[in-house]
Amino acid sequence: MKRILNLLTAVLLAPVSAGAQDVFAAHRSSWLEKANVKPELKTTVLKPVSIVKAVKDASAFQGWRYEKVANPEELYDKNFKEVKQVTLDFGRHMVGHFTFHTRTLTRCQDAPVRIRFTFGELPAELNTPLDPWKGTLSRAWMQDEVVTITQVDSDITIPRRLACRYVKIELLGASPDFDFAIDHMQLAAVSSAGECRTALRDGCPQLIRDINRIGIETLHECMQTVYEDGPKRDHRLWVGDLYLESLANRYSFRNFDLTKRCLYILAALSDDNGTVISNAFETPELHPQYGSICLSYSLLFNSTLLEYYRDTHDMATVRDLWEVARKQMETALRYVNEDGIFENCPYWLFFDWREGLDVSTPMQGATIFALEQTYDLAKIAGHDHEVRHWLTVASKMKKAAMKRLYDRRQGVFVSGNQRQVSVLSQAWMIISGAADRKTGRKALERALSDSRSVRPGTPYATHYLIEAMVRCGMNDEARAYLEDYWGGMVRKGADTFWEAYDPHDDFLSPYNFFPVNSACHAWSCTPAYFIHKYPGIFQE
Ligand code: RAM
Repeated sequence: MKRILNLLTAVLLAPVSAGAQDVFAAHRSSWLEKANVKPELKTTVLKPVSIVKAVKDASAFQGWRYEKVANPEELYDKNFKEVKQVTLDFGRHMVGHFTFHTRTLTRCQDAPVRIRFTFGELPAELNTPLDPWKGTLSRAWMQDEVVTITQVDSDITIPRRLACRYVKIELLGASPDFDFAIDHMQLAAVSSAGECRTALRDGCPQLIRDINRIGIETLHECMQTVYEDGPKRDHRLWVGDLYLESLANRYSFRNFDLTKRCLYILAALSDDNGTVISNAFETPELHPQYGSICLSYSLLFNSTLLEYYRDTHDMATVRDLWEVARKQMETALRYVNEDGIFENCPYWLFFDWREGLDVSTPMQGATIFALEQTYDLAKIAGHDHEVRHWLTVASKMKKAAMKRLYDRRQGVFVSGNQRQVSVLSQAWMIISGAADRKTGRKALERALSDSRSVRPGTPYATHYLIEAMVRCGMNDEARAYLEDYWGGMVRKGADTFWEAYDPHDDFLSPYNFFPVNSACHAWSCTPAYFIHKYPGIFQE
């Protein structure tokens, strides 16, 4: 519900640009041309590795687990009218197209066969009744497909692309007058990631190895023709996810052309005011989710471009896209008041899906961070003399944060009229440099130890918490938190890291119904970034 409201607010409150001039009119077609260079998808054909049975188990993640009962070959000669229902496990997470074959066993086909295939990333997703639907996102994201087979003895490929590890097959209708079997099941798995090009130090502990491997696997699955946010749902490019994926890509696949493509897509699809829109689709042709502006995400376009340059030294792209970066910054600065406080912004400001989080202090921090990052970009592009005043604004905003948002009595930063204390407010005050290391550390320690403070509810928000811990010298705490949080998902059986995770609530969902959560979500892949960037903290 919250997501729908956010999107609606963004659309309704967006300044009307009808009739206004398109600020990037002169550049769009050349940006689109570069955006249209698609990466090659590499295909791997995968087969099921076992037949499994679902076991209800209160100690398993979300209450369900699978147990192997037989090899898949045992199914292939059986009369499926007797089997009726079966679940197969492919042994790993996959993104791609599923094909199966049916074979007549006795007599001849005299009627269609109807079968339901349900694909799932997690055991509970396949064992929780979906209807009546309680989710706030579309019921159609769930991967259950009814197939009517008019011609047995043929191969059938399910049209939609799937993201799954398991497939449940249920017979819905068949003729009494002939028997058939289902055989030759396979999934043509796709990704544009390629080979991982990095390794961990010898002696790196097993838990860190597992976290790193699963983080990289998560990224692998999300690297398609764009960096997707999660291959089960959305099937599109989101700016905030892109930024984190590009950081993890540096320490894994090093596939920088994909980052470049995404930057050009976002630039080409920015609105008439030049504002980068929060997300974009590729089909039937590149287009944004019109009107969905999330300013905290728009600013991350700039950080992504900066990091892309640090990886590639591709000056041509920085020069080409510099004006887009400047535009995002200028848009954000419209909401910085005379006292140096970010306020009254009509746009969606996303930092986490945690219910009730006040985002004003995180946004103060994110704006300061963006000012400094975009200034670095200006230096690279040779435009720093034009935007030197940004540094003055950044320092004014830092002082304002200490004066107005820091509660000296409690030793923490507060956010909004209710003076909310959240872990994320402290994190963003540290990342922005508004809090010096000592003040920031004390504030973060207080917020973390106060049971009433608002905690991160997604790996997205947790990324910024770890970043803040490292920045203020909480190295041991950062390591422990990463091991506890992402390690918690490993212990609960994750093949890939999840969109939403709270160690104390397996059923947490931003969408009011956990089965629609994505279990392979881009923004969860960043342990790979931390582990490689700070080997002394995470690999010893
Ligand atoms: C989630 C998307 C994406 C995120 C946005 C804000 O629903 O899946 O990951 O960037 O919301």
